[in-house]
Amino acid sequence: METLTKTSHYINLELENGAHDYHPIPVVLERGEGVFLWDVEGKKYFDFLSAYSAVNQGHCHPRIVNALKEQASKLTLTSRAFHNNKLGHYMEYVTKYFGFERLLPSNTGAEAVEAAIKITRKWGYVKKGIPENKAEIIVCSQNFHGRTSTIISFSSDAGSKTNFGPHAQGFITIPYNDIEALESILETHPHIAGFLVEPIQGEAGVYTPDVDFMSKANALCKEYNVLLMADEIQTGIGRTGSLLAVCGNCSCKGHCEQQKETYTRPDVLILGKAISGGTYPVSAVLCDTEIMDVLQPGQHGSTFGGNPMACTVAMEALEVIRDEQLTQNARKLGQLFRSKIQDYIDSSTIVLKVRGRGLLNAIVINDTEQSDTAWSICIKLMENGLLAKPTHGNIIRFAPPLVINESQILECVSIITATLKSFEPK
Ligand code: IF1
Repeated sequence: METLTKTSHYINLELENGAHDYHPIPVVLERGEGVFLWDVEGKKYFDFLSAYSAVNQGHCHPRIVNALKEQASKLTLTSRAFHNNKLGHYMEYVTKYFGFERLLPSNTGAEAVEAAIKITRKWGYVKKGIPENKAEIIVCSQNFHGRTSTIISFSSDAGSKTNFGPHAQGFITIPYNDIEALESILETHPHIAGFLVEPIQGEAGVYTPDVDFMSKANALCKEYNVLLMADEIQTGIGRTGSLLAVCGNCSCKGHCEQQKETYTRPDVLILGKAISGGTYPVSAVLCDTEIMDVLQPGQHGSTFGGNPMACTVAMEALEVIRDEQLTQNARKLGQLFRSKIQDYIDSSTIVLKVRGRGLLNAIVINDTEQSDTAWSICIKLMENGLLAKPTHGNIIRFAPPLVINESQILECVSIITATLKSFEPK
């Protein structure tokens, strides 16, 4: 087959046979290793999206793949109708790893967010005494927590929710990073059960809030007996240079075993994506016993939740984060990346700013959200051997696997700045 038609052949198969729910960058990938991806033409790329921060440990990490292969040849799925020899060990390992007492296993991020909403509402009724069906959860504008019918009900993105109604009730929206708005709602609404928030808003364009936003939100939640629900599906597992972004800038060397003055411990922690290193769908809700025990047998569950494959892969993936000090690497190389990009921005017309924490960063292009400049830049980046994708219109997210090294990050800065240069006004 002619090389040029290979890519179009695979793309056309999707167009002719699939739902058109995405507009991907026109590249067809067939192999990944570490920070690299190869397409069906044999072209090699730096991956600067990491499957939206699911591949923090690098593509096809040998330890995680071997764990997956070994378990796959023994036992893949029992359902929770029976026990298996991996789930209890996994629950103990992950709860200790993040410093919580209980874990509810699930598969996708949205599924974990839905479970967290159920647990929080039920805690509101059973423990806080909110009248039946009156529980409310505060969310932030520009949130992204998944695509299920409940979750899009509280999205502020029209494209995600229009014509998918009727929408779920019981959600109150405040501006992101607005402590006064949070306090005002808590003062005037007695039936609040929880505050669901991303410590950094990824999809919105990598919005990093004030450094004390989460700790202040936590203090208000404690004052008003409301559960702080941290969605760390994209920001967790070392991505932002802390094990959890909700830790803020604590100096805990990337692992929150000990409480630090800036460490904010949420009541409900929601994880997904990189908890499995991108090799298998794994997500989880963590909280302490007095919250998790509102769930009684038969009140929640899923066919694949807590399966032996998920447990085995996730334990290995989390061990890799620790053994290879990937959190610390993200913090160090993220600072280098932002500093080098800022040097470029200082003399750029088309790039307004760079923002982020650890290796979750984004640049804002000096154009409207409706323009296709960011898209065109990403197409040019692809031609130059680096894969990234715009979030909203004029914002490009840069999130390589956390295994990237200093020389690779500097090479990628060169690719990015050379590409941006070609878009500067002559
Ligand atoms: C898509 C976005 C990122 C998430 C947070 C829950 C979920 C996600 C903070 C749900 C998932 C993914 C979904 C994917 C693209 C990607 C994404 F652009 F959609 F918003 F990363 F920013 N909470 N994010 O980021 O987890 O059910 O997908 O496992 O839907 O296009 P999921």
